Formats: sequence, structure tokens, C-alpha cells
Amino acid sequence: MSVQLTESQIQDFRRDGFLVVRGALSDAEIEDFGAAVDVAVADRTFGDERSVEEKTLYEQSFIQCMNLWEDHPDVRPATFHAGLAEMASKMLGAEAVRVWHDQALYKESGGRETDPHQDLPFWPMKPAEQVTAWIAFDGATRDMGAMAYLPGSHSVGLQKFVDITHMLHPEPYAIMEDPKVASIEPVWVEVEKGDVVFHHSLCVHLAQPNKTDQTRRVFCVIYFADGCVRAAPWPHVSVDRQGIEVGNPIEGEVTPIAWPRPAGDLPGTPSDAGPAVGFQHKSERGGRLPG
Ligand SMILES: O=C(O)CCC(=O)C(=O)O
Repeated sequence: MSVQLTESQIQDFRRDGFLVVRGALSDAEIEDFGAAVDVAVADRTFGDERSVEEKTLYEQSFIQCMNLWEDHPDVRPATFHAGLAEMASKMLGAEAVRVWHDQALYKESGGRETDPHQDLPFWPMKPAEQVTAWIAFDGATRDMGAMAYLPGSHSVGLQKFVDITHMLHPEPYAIMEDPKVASIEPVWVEVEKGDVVFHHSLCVHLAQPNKTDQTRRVFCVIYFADGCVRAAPWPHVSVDRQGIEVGNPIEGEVTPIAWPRPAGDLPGTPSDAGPAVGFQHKSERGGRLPG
């Protein structure tokens, strides 16, 4: 029996822009999903022997591998988990949700913090009806790289690009000091195995460095309300690979429906799955220049 959201949880998400769902996944699911994502990350990063110190500042925040469901079918039950996708649709008030992409965000031992940012400015999509499910396979304490969220920051009219890659701007925009959110105290959220934290695409969030000797193994699924359209011409694999023009609805085999689907039905491999879904920085996949 899957966990069902209460009306009060849905209202909490809409007020705060994030929601912790305790025990959303069973031990068996966490074990299976973690094992599948570990294999996929090992495949994608094969041959990269660099230490954390040798990596770029962005890579020091996490090893990012996206669209793992496409070339690793064992990851699909996680990316298209019916219970999580249904929760996302309820939070967004959407009749159906699609997957924008999934991604592993493995913060290595010694990895630096994740700089505070919003997600939507990386994505050429509107309206702001997206939610990310953040799954820490081993749980996450603050020492290990737990996340914090600025409650209510998704609904203050803030939509600002922060270059968390440090590639375009060595000093990214200090979003926590923006007058629209400067008075909001971050809420740190430690999680246990099986908990899932959802955040809205405009909710400002950040993560602690990993001071432990264990990798913080996190997997995310980004859902969007069916009907969202391409908002801008700048490149992004989730729209470019299926030829979506500005103003057109984002639909197709690269961004399949996650909810509702017939029980046990998982999407097949997109026709061009391959190099296009390899390791990418958020900036490379978005091609987004700060506005
Ligand atoms: O896991 C992290 O450190 C950052 C996560 C994040 O930025 C996201 O899920 O949008």
C-alpha cells in the first residue's frame, strides 16, 4: 500500500514550497533503487579517476548524472514510481505529470556545499509548475550534505538565475541576500532512509558540504505539470531532443507521462538515447546565460 498525501500536507507544500514525506519508500524500494542508480553512476563516470580536489567547483558539489532512466532500464521503477509521481501531481494540482529528467547527485566525501539557487531559471519552461523529489538512499544528516529550503520563497515573485557552476560567474548571485527572501530563515531538513523531500522549482534551496567519509547518494526526479510549454529558445536536452519549439507543449518520448500510467507500465528507451544523456553540467544542459 503506497503512502498517500493528506490534504494538510498538500497545503503545507503550497505554503512552504517544500514537503518532507517520511517513509515514502519502503526498505526494499530504497535498496533496489540505490543499487540500480549506483550501477548507472559507475557506468557514466567510468574512467574518471580524479580526486574531489582536482574537480571543478561545481563537480565538487556533486557528481551529476542525468536521464539515467533512458540507458539504464533498472532505474525506471525509481524514475516512474507511481506513488511519488502521484504525490507530485497532487502538490501541483495537475491531472497528469511528466518527467523533465532524473538525476543522480552524489556528493562525495569532502564535497563542498551546494550553492543556494532556484531550479526553474535553468529550465526553458513555463508556467512554474514543477516539483523535484529528492531521495537520499542512506538518509542525510547535516554533516553529510542535507538540504535546506527557504520556506515560502517560491511565491514571492523571485526567479533569478544563480550560476552554481561558477563557470560564467566566479561569484554567483547571492540569492539569499535578495530583498525578496533575505528575511527568511533556511529550514534544514535531515532525512532518514525512505524519506523523500519534494521542492518546488522556485523554492530557494542549498546543501551542506559532506564532512563524512561516505558519499551522499542522492537521486532526484523532476516532474512538471502536463501542459507546460517551452518558454525560451536557449538550449536544453529535454526540449531540443524532441524538437519542441517556443510556445509549444513539452510532450514526447524524452519527457513521458509519469502519472497516471497503467500499473506496472514503464516508458521505453527514447530513440536517440545515448551520448546526449551523458554527464552534463546544469549550464551545459541549459545553455542559460544569466539575465
Ligand atoms: O542535492 C543537492 O546537493 C542539490 C539538489 C538540488 O539542487 C536539486 O535537487 O534541485
